[in-house]
Amino acid sequence: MASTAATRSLADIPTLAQLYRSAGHRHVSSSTSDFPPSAAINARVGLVRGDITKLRLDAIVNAANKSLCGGGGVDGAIHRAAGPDLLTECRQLGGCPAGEARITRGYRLPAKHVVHTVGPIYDHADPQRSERLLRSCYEESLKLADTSGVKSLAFSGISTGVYGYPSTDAAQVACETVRKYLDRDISALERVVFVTFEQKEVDAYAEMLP
Ligand code: AR6
Repeated sequence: MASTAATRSLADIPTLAQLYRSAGHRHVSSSTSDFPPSAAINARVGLVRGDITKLRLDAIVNAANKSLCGGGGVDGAIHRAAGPDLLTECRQLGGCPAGEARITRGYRLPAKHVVHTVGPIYDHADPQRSERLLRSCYEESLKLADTSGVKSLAFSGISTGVYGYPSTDAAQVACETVRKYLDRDISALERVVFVTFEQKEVDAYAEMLP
């Protein structure tokens, strides 16, 4: 049964600008970022630890599989919280290849929509291919959300669970792709939120964000 723990709306999710101002945030000066710090971007990017199914935003991004018919991890949590109508709509989409994205309604979720993207299963023999596909997941999700009128969007850590993508490498791809997209200036997206769930992800984002 879906938990009744409190939902969080945009006002309850700190932006990077707010986190950097607050004493509690461990700001690691990143030597891994090619991007200069930007106050404008820091006001449009949020970071929160918790359950993505509790976020009352325009859309949340699901780490799905090619069938789009649900599974474990965040995918299972989203389907459980959204209820059976989500699966009915997903079935009509006929699957989704890795690196692409599809959008559905959110049904019983607090979020209005779900963007489903299929991350790569991390391939230690070909990390470049895995990176290309993960980058594509973020880009395609951002574009699809943006063209669908979504103004606030939250990402789970695509591929960083059972698909085995190392969290720090994945956080770098996520941060770079979102930064490039928001820098383009054609985006109507007002807020992009990174949702961390486990400690390893919290550490990975703390290291990556400029
Ligand atoms: N809220 C936010 N993040 C979560 C939540 C949650 N409720 N639950 C898990 N995570 P995973 P993948 C984080 O395994 O690696 C599914 O079975 C988790 O800590 O859900 O892309 C699909 O059907 C991790 O960082 O997705 C596919 O078959 C991140 O979500 C396969 O798993 C992604 O972990 C996809 O694997």
